[in-house]
Amino acid sequence: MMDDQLTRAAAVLAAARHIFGFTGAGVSAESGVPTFRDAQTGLWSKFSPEQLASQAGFAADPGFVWRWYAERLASIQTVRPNPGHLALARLQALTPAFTLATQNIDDLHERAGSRDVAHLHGTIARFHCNGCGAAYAPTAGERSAGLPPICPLCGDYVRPSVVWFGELLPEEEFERAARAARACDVALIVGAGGLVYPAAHLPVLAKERGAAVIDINPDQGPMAMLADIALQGPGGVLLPELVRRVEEIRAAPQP
Ligand code: BV8
Ligand code: ZN
Repeated sequence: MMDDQLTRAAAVLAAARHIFGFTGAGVSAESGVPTFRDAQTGLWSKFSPEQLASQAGFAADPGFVWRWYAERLASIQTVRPNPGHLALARLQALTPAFTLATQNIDDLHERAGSRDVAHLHGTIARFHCNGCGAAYAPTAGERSAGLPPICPLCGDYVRPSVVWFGELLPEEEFERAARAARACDVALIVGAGGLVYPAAHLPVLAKERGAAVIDINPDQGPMAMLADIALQGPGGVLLPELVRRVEEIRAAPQP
């Protein structure tokens, strides 16, 4: 079953003109970055999203939120891209057009060699003032302090440049991803819980456009329901095998 699904998926990807890649926390799971929804280890299982990743949560306890992001940033700096990230970067190099959009705020796709990644929910290693929006580069000392730094321009708190619940996604990144979803002939979804909007709507745009949709996830969630080919398993295992088969097809003499 899995073998012929992999064969079908590889054939579709090898023939693709434009691939829209869409990843969620699951693609970083095998690097050791905890996912949000995965009950036993998910971050939200200990805290509610609204409590931490929101203006209300930050206003209620800026120190708590600041320290939570500082911890996550420190742990992301100790982990490495896994074979799934590396396979996606190889696939991008093989494909005429490949747009990768991620919900993740880590830089593991870039460190694996992926280019022009659209970060739909921002990036944890960048900071700006919550009041006036001015960019801010905290020192290591400020990053490990108990409270966020104060903006020198307006006196408000500095925060990580990630998208909190109730906040708009960066327009340029989202529009670029939506254009790719509407133009692609194949959408490859990896490790996306499919619960957080409007990001989760992007694979639906690809489907509506008639693209072939491939999902890689150990669970059979909303994205598997949308997919034409749902590969049930971990991205770090299935992606390298999938891309190896794509490379084989590409290397075979054309008829
Ligand atoms: C917006 C950055 C509107 C921060 C994140 C009430 C109030 C306010 C808003 C809402 C509300 N109700 C609903 C909403 C909309 C809300 C939303 O969708 N909520 C959900 C919970 C229902 N969305 C928003 O608020 C968005 N903004 O709507 O603004 C607006 C309109 C007008 C004017 C102003 C505003 C903003 C959403 C962005 C929130 N920020 N991240 C941070 O990271 O701290 S979201 C955060 O959670 C992540 O970034 C990620 O996107 C999301 C979790 O999703 P996944 O990445 O999919 O991760 P998850 O754990 O869920 O799933 C992992 C998957 O991997 C699983 O399927 C698992 O099976 C799989 N997996 C596990 N291991 C592996 C694997 N797959 C492959 N291989 C493996 N090894
Ligand atoms: Zn400011």
